[in-house]
Amino acid sequence: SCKELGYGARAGLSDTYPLAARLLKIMEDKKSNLCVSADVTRSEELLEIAVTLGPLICVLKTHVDILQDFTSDVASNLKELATKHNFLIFEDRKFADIGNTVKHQYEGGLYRISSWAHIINAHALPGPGVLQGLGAVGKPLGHGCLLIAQMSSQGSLATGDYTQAVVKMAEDHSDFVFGFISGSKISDKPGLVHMTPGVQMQTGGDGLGQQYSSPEDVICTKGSDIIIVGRGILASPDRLRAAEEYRTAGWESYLKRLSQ
Ligand code: 6AU
Repeated sequence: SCKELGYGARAGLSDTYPLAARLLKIMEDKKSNLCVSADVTRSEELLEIAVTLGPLICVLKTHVDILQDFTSDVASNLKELATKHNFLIFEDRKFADIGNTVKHQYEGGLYRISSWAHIINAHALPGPGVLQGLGAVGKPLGHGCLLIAQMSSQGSLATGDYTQAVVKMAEDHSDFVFGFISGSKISDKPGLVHMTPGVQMQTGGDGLGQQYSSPEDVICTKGSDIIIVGRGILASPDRLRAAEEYRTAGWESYLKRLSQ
């Protein structure tokens, strides 16, 4: 069997989208395939997470619309911290409308997402128009989009033929889409990055449909690239220590996969 390429080697491939290359390089340099999902409602706490956990992560994921006190200063502070600690910012907006609407939602409104987020995600449900709208804003800025191909929630409809159609849409739009939200590796293209939510050391659920898998299962068995961890870290009394545990678990699972 072919030896699998590591994150660093994938970053160096000529057809890897520049933002994906930057992300894969960060992962290799920081020995981190951990994305922290900073799902908090106060900006001060969001920035505190970026300050404390910034050195341990490759990506900081936000839900900017759950903040009760967002201002444009929060976005500029976040951007500075991303540069200082070398991570990318991923606004988990899950765009899912016609091209013209998502273009405005991405660029404008109160949040002006395209001015500070390197990464966004979108549902493929509307068809390629959603990517035309988002790409019109994001491509000139060098940003990238993840397509949601599978979901971690119980009873998700994003399975089977739908998932396969999303893979095809991603591969057909490699000038803006650089990967997936998925539970496992679903494309063999080494330039595409797979990010998986629903990760905790303790498997189980949250009572609202979320379902958890372990870092080892996600990275080593399922072949995904990045673990997305929210409450597994946020609910810990020592977030720094918890994040370091997840970083180590994610990285060791990656090394184990490479050695197989
Ligand atoms: O670790 P948790 O359960 O506290 O948080 C998981 C995070 C949340 C969700 O909005 C998000 O991951 N998420 C997504 C994403 C990232 O697109 C997709 C999905 O299928 N499941 C999921 O939990 O911020």
